[in-house]
Amino acid sequence: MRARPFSPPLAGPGDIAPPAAIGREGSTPEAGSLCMARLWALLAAVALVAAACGGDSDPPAAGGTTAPASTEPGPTGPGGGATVDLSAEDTAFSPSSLEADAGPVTIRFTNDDDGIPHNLHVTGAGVDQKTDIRPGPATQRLALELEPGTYAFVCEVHPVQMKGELIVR
Ligand SMILES: [Cu+2]
Repeated sequence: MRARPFSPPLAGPGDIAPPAAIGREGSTPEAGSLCMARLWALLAAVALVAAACGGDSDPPAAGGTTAPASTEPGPTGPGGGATVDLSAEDTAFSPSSLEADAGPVTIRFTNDDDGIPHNLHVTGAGVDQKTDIRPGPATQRLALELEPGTYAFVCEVHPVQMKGELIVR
């Protein structure tokens, strides 16, 4: 009973024993691995070229689409619309008249008056939005969705001295 399981393995080594067979088996994988190494090197080179081409072409394409998109001189805001700058200095808005294209518009409101509180309150055409009242120096953003028309803006702390209009085309 025990001899039977062992007999085939014992017979096996006898078959594999010829050194010629081992030599052939050993040499073939070596040649194969050399070929594989060259193939991998080629593949790696191709991958590198592909990655380099992809990396070069992508950023200019993205920059190309964003740069001409804005017709306004201001940079695009987080909402995708134009950003318009407005500042408060010496208890006055500068400029006192703003223009923007209809759609999403972000007003970047900078209070340059040290220690003097101001805010920006925009009203008109269904819009009634304002920033917090904060002493300068402070910069706040007011994101608006604007339809064509004329809007009024004011500082609620200084409604007489600080007011202006926003024209949306
Ligand atoms: Cu004010």
